Amino acid sequence: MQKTLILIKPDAIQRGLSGEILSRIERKGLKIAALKMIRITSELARKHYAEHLEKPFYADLEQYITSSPAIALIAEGPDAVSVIRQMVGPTNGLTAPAGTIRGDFSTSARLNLIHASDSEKSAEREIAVFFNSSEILDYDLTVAKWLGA
Ligand code: 3AN
Repeated sequence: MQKTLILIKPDAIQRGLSGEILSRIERKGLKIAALKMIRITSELARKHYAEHLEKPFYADLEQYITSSPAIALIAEGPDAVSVIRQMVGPTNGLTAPAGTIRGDFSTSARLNLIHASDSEKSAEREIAVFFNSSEILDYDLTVAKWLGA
């Protein structure tokens, strides 16, 4: 089982898409191991997007991600990192394939609704940025036997 860090970003909440996104994650059969609504601070944004600090788009990215509340969650399941990345789609919503979250609901490279960790290593780092261990719940999904995991 893998855990991955997901952010439902401010544009998704403002556009009323957080339920749709959460629903897709649940319907896929992944388990929600942690979830909270937060206002991402500049400090948190800089930690989370450490690899993008020097990029030309960082200032706009920080402004966007801190501009309104977001939802941070951890999804857990077999190959959760790559499964969620496939459901999210490529960065630019304009070219993301239909059927992906970005392909279905975004027309932007910046306002692209959702973040999902891109590797197990990133997932581990990003989970620690947003959650402490007492916020991550260990429980069994009673439908697990019907998910074929
Ligand atoms: P992804 O979320 O697809 O892994 P990253 O990690 O390359 O994309 O970029 C992080 C975030 O930075 C994106 N989700 C998006 O909001 C923003 N971003 C990335 N590339 C651009 C760009 N060329 N112009 C504007 N914003 C961008």
